[in-house]
Amino acid sequence: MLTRLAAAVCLCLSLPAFAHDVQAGSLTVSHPWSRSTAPTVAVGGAYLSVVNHGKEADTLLGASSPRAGMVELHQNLNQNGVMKMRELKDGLAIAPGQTVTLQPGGAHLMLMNLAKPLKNGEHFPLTLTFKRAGKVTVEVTVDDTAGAGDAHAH
Ligand SMILES: [Cu+2]
Repeated sequence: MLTRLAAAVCLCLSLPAFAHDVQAGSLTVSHPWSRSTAPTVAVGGAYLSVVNHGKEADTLLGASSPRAGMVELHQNLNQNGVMKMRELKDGLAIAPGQTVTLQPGGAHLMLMNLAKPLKNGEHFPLTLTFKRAGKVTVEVTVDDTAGAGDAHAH
């Protein structure tokens, strides 16, 4: 665990641009971010945008991170005024030319079984799995100022 975290820190220092846009085939993944979590809460959300520049549809199937025991792809739904989450077991489709944004109150990656809370300013790697583009690792920035004012269900 320590070596993986150290490697992530090195990657972040040597490749600052890594925190922004990352190409995966005809997809561009941009602005991966998260929010700090309270010490008593073992889950957090991760958010990002994916642009499909290609001619074929792709699907975000899921993700993993050394920072979380498990990552699930979720969708928030407002059912009669009550916010509920469900797992997107078939993934999230990204049509050609489409931009899909994961954000608080909508689709998000749920970081589960956090060994320790996410801290503001922290960076951690998140590996996304796409049906066509395969796996791509992005650096998530924990930024409590990002997306301020959005309804946050976690
Ligand atoms: Cu969730």
